[in-house]
Amino acid sequence: MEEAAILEGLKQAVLDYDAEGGASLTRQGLNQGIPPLRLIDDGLSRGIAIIGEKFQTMEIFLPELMMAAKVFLESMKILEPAILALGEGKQKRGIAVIGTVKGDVHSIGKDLFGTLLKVAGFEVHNLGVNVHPGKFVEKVEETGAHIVGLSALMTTTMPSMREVIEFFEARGLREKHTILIGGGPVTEAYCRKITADGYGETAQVGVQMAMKFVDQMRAAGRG
Ligand code: B12
Repeated sequence: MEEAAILEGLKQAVLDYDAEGGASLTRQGLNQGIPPLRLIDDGLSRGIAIIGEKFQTMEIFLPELMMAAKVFLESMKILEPAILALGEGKQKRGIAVIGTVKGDVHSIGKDLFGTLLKVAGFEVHNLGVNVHPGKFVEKVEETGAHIVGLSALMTTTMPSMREVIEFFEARGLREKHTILIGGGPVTEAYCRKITADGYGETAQVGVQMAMKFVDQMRAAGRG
């Protein structure tokens, strides 16, 4: 099958709520040597973006939103080992704690960020979704993490990111750790407003930033 047909098929599988079809196309794409991130960015993500729009305009409702997410998640189960294989043999670069902030259960983008951090050589502690601010502080103190990655997919949960920063400030830990933020509604301007250290529009950009910050921390003797 042509690459373009596979990518289009993946988009369509999300729109058709066809998890089995999506999984089978994902396997086929990988077997044909299509890079896993291309299957995500140019296939599955195009479908889920349209689903988001349809949900907003009330053309579809929560059950459909959940079915579409399932297609994405099932394909990610197949893609994740393929993505991780890209990082095999990398030397350890640093430690990261990631999670989706309080009130928010969206996990797909955050988990992709975690997987790509692993590929880059990070030890990743993924706290999951709906994470209380105190949990981030706890895990960072326990692991000595350099990087904290916060994800929020809703305008209503973005303020939870600021809360996490306040928790770090209150414990006198803010200067010691790099806090990166990301997720659909998040912007560079919001990053500055809440005094986070960086905003990654995509997981890939976030990983580049994490690598840069760890190098800078090492150079400054804080690694
Ligand atoms: C799939 C989905 C769901 C699934 C999530 C399944 C899961 N396990 O994640 C389910 C069905 C559970 C769901 C539930 C809800 N959802 Co929803 N959902 C979506 C949808 C369609 C796609 C999100 C997604 O996974 N995209 C694919 C991934 C790959 O993209 P991404 O998350 O943006 O991540 C990329 C970058 O942002 C970045 N990134 C993400 N996090 C981070 C973190 C860091 C540190 C970095 C550097 C980068 C980074 O990396 C990724 C790739 O590069 C969006 C629409 C949209 N346009 O976002 C709505 C959307 C986010 N949902 C929405 C809503 C309203 C809800 C519900 C409240 C619905 C309801 N009535 O119950 C609930 C939320 C419940 C809660 N408390 O959280 C709204 C939010 C509106 C708002 N207020 O801002 C949206 C925008 C849909 C819409 N247009 O109305 N949802």
